[in-house]
Amino acid sequence: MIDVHYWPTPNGWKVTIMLEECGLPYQCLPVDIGGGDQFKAGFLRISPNNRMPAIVDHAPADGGAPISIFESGAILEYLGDKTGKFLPADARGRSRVLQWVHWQMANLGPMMGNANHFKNYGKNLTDDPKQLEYGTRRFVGEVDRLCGVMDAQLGVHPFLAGGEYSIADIITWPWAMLLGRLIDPGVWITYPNVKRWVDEVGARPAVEAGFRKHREWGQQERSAAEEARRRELLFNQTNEKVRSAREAAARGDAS
Ligand SMILES: N[C@@H](CCC(=O)N[C@@H](CS)C(=O)NCC(=O)O)C(=O)O
Repeated sequence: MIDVHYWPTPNGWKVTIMLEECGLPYQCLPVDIGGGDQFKAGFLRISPNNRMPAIVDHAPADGGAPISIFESGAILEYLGDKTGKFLPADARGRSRVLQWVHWQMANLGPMMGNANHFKNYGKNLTDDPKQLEYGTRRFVGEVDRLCGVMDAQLGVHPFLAGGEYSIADIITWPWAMLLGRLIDPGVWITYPNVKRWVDEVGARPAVEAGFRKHREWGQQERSAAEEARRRELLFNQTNEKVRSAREAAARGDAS
């Protein structure tokens, strides 16, 4: 059994989609990131960067103690190796897939996250729209460039890493499918190859199942006070604020 420390967000869907694709038994344990679960000592021991997703594999291939992993790219690589699915074993095929996995982790994910922050969340975080202009231009511009990179690749290959569906597609789809909603509704016209691939990957039953996993967790109503606390928790993090939780994790405190 694999425990998935999870909340229904693009980075969480990567893992549930992969597990559905592989047919591995798993259970999701909620990490309510708006409620502060990512700072609990038990979670920080698994995921020291206070971010979900993370997994604990209670039945690793070597038969030894459970293995815990944070960072979605590392998780998908581990699951690909464990199952022999969606990640070729040979050096040539493996590097072809992993370069796109790292491309997503270092580029599309962070740039879309920042573009979304400045373009959509920012207006609730400052009264001065001028503060948002440069960040919006910078990150939306980068997302546009990255869409061009994806579109060129998908114009000559059916999937991101070439001819076969792989963890590169699984890790990129949850962010790419949100491009129209979060960044620019015109993106699908500008980048038709990305649109073709988003639709094809989204039609896979395992992708649909992983994407829907515990959607209800993210849909609770919040009072104005809860919303203000959520913003403070998510968008005002410093080393100082996280330190006491980290120290509790290091001491092995319960919770
Ligand atoms: N690079 C990390 C990013 C994970 C990440 O940013 N997770 C967000 C939710 S999508 C989170 O846990 N946020 C909690 C916080 O900001 O405190 C990964 O891919 O696993």
